[in-house]
Amino acid sequence: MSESLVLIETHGRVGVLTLNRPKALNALNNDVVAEIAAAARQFEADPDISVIVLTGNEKAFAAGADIGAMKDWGFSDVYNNDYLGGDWQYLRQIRKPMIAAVAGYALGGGCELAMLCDMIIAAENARFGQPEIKLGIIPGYGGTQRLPRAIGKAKAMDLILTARMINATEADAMGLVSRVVPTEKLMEETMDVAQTIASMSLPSVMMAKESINRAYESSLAEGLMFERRNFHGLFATEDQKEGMSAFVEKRQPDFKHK
Ligand code: DAK
Repeated sequence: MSESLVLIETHGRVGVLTLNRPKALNALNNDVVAEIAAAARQFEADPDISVIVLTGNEKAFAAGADIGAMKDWGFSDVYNNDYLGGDWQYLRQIRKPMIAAVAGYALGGGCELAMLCDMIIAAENARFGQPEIKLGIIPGYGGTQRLPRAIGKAKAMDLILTARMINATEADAMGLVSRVVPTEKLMEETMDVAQTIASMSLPSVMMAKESINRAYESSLAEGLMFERRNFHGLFATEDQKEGMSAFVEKRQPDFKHK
């Protein structure tokens, strides 16, 4: 049997997915993305999981879509078959927070996969870039849309038009990543962040994610209304009663994720 392209683990309420195509620097193909989506689907449905962490290895998070697989394709191959399409769309719809823990290369589709997550935690050796232009294509999984939203038009134009790679410090300064951590501590620090989020009430975590994402999809007035409705809705949860009672009683809350 061939080895899984994505390794699956759980640590408490955190599900960890590790891309496992090290010889190809975790290059993405239909099978890899299908395995990520299938595992994410399981975590999304599992009431005992609150947070999903996606990572690679020390050399590469993912160096992009598999160039060898794509090189001879024509328009109808990518369009008719919706190459990497359906599963990628599914990942965008996941309601639980996803954290990308990035060491090494996150290029092309790899950078887009990291940006599709809700937070990027970067190891000091991380390298980000959208080098598709050197291959005669452009980013196709959200790079031209998410990168300017993350770092602004000027920087996004620079990276996408010149194919320049940036290091973790630059990515941090540009606002692409949430934190930069020592490379050897990437998973330890990421798991700390993930466990912290997982210790919160899941409905409020999911509504916070949903509300923040709304900021990118709506006007300010609509976004504020969306936030207000979610805020009101959380007063219907047991966890809101527990969280506020615990504060008043000077104890830790015992959330039931309801
Ligand atoms: N695809 C396939 N194989 C790759 C790969 C990739 N993207 N990146 C690396 N590899 C393979 C190399 O071919 C090599 O394999 P062997 O020769 O050992 O068999 C192995 O990984 C190690 O790579 P290197 O020998 O090149 O390692 P170096 O340390 O020297 O260089 C590097 C590392 C990351 C700088 C270099 O490998 C590199 O430039 N890689 C390509 C990066 C890149 O151009 N990425 C963008 C790919 S295009 C779509 C939407 C989106 C996309 C596609 C479709 N649709 C809507 C349909 C996305 C497109 C992309 O991501």
